[in-house]
Amino acid sequence: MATATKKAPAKKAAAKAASNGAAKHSAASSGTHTNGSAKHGVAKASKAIPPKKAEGSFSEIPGKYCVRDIALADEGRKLIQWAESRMPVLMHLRDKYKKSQPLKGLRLAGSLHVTKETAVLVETFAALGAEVSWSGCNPLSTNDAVAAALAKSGISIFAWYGNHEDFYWCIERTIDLKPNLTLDDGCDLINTVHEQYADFARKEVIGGTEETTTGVQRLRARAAAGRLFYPVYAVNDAITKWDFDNVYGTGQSTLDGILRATSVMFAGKNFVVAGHGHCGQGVAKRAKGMGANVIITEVKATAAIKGVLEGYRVMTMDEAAKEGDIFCTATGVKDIIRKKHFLAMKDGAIVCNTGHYDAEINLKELAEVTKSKRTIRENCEEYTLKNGNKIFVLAEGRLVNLAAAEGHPSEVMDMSFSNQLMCHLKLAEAYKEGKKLPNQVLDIDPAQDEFIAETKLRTMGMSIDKLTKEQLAYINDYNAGT
Ligand code: RBV
Repeated sequence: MATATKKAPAKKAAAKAASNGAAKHSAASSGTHTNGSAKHGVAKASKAIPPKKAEGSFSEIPGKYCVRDIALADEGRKLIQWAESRMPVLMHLRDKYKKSQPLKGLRLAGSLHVTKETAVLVETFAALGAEVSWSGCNPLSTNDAVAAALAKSGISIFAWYGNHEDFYWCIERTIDLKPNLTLDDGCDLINTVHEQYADFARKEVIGGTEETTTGVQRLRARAAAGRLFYPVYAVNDAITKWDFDNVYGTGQSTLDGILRATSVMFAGKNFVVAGHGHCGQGVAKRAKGMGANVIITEVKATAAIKGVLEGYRVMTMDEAAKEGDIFCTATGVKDIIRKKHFLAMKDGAIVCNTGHYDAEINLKELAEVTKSKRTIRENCEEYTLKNGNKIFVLAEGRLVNLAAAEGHPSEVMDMSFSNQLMCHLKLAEAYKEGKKLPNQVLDIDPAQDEFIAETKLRTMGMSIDKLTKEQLAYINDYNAGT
């Protein structure tokens, strides 16, 4: 193993590892950092691999993995086993297909939060025969112990917590695998493949999947512009994904993130949720459950009415800025909270985001009205404004549920990631049968949703009723009336 050691200690990374209950950070050995060789470059687009820029120590085998510390592997393995025991549908699929090896001969590159749940998915792909290469999809969401466990078990992985400088470097290393399948959360991999390796994308990639709402928005925009070069399943839009992961997953993990970063009391607070889509609904529900007074801001009248009928107050962000104690953005849109809002906020307001990208809170504009800034605790920064007020920003405005907590619970990711797996099985099957799927954003087969929901229920020990023949006939009878 080659481990590169550079000067600055990676404080945040070590802290995150510690907060994950990981073993103490340790560099296994030291050596000169190299960046792999040109032979790993993708066919036509092969160019010199740019150097990794991050400082701190890494465990690295060029071309194979680059993680923070391979010594954390045992810690990560325990977390993965914990997740496995709470992801029965995905484990059922692993068992069902491991003998027939439906992904054998295929190479899959993924860019998705390196969490214990993602690890279960990655190892399922590998168990079904795929060669897998992985990177994170957010600078602050990698669990270093999990990344180490994956690297140790032979997965090609390039990811570490606090990866700001080398985010795209890591994605490019996964493209070195020359993937025929891509898996995205937020479209960064798809965008990189399309923009930098267009020829390769057109000719070599069979298809892909996209995990999240904003990623699917990007994909649809790409398809509308005629710039989508292979078919991509919109996993996010599966019922068994967005009705559960986006609502209950986001609701719980977002509050979890805010609590871990602040330990603030929710009861009695004015909790402003920007965006009342699926994710915002989850956050609002859970905040209300903890006794907060929920305020919704929206641009869509129907989503706003849903909020009103849930018993929330609805107002513009200009109004909400003056009232909120805690703000959480969940919109997928940029500049939701900007200079005039920061200036209108109460002293002590807490601001965070749970949307995929970090564009929802305009931190540049916050900096313009800030006198000084200091870190209060991990993932909590205090900004003292020129007007004397203090504003606390969590997790640098990045998705607070993954940066400050552990993302959604395993139980709900079980359904999301079963969808991921089943879509890749479909892509593989079509490919093996010589069927060409259209270069479009593909919908999820309702039968897939039904299968996943039924299996999930069964694993929870619950049964549902079946329509009788007479009931079926009744609902299909256009003449039935009063
Ligand atoms: N997400 N993954 C996790 N525990 O692995 N938690 C959340 C996890 C995904 C979720 O599906 C959402 O669509 C996406 O992260 C946002 O980037």
